[in-house]
This record gives sequence, C-alpha cells and structure tokens, in this order.
Amino acid sequence: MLKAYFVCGSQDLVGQDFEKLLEQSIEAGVTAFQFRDKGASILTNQQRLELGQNLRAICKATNVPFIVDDDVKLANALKADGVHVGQKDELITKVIKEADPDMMIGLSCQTISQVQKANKIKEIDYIGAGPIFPTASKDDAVAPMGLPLMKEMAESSRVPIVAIGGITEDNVYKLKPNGAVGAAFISFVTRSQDVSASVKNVLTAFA
Ligand code: TZP
Ligand code: MG
Repeated sequence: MLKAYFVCGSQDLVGQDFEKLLEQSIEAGVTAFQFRDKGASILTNQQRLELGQNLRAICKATNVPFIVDDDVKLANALKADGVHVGQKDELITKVIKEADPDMMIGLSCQTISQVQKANKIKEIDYIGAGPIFPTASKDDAVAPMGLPLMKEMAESSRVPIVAIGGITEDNVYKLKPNGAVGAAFISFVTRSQDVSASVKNVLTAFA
C-alpha cells in the first residue's frame, strides 16, 4: 500500500477540484492517500472536517487506505485507516494512545537515531523518510537527506520506509534500489500534466 502514496491538502491544489483530483489519482493507481491540510491552508476546522469526509468517502468506495496527517482527533472523527506524525508534530506516543486501536501509524524520520527510536515503538507501521530531494511543498522542510542516508535508514529500520520530497519522473527509479518500498508525493500529482502517466511511473519504479 505504500508504493504510490499520494499526499495532499487544500493548500497544494493549483486550481483543481480536490475530490476530482483524488478520484483521478486513484483511477491512475495510487495505493494510499494522506490528507495533509496544513501550512498555507485557509480552511476552518469545520471546512477541513467536511472536506475530509468527502475524501474519506472516495477512499472507502475505492478501497484505498485513507491516512490523516498530524491530527489524531480528525483521524478518529473521519474513521481514518491511519494517522501520520512528523517529528515536529504531537508526540508519537501520545498519538498512539489517542488513535483508534486499529489505526495504522506512520512516522516521519530524518535521521538514523530517529529510526532507532522508532524501532522500539511496536505500534509504528511505516516510516516516511524525507525530504530526499529538494521540495517546494513543505514550508518547514529540513535540508534534503539524499539517497545514501535514506538507504542507511532503510537498512536500520524495523518497518518499511517510504520516500518523500521532490520525487519526479527523473528520480523515482532511484528509490527502490536505495531501500524504499514506495514513494510519497504531492507536486508529482498536483502539478502533473498527466496524472495517469505520473502515477504509472511510480508503480513501474516499484514493480
Ligand atoms: N514531508 C517531507 S517533504 C514533503 C513532506 C510533506 C513535501 C513533499 O512534496 P513534494 O511536492 O512531493 O516534494
Ligand atoms: Mg506532520
């Protein structure tokens, strides 16, 4: 399910209808979706909840895992399949306690020592490593880690690693040989001229 992991919030859209873009990306073969509405988003909590309900329903109908970023209350309210937490977000142990018991847990890591800590938390199901390459989609992104560190993280990790940050058709093929089980991406889809071709590129890279 981590092969082609589409991440998106209202702040990432460039004029598209969110529901239509999600349907289009799922049609193209996206294997998981993360609702990450933050940063430059101007939605109220109520608007975020209503949008989330629509997106959740699309994922339910198409059997695509629906994961909420950095908001365990929203994840619970939307009956999400998972919740994803960053190092700067709420403490992972607190999120694990608050999340509905069956929920999948994802954690972002940037260093080997963060991976080693994550190895000791049995509830964590996967790690997001990134940004691997330079990204324009995250205001507070740390410096890109590059492929060698990602490979080392993958070798150190108990759970699968999904790569995120600056993934394009030119570099997506470098991820699997460096230990990632999949790619997570925003602009590769939101700024794509051909969503179907972009997603197929990812699926081919991880086939
Ligand atoms: N976490 C690390 S990089 C990133 C996030 C959420 C943004 C990824 O966006 P893009 O457009 O795929 O580089
Ligand atoms: Mg986060």
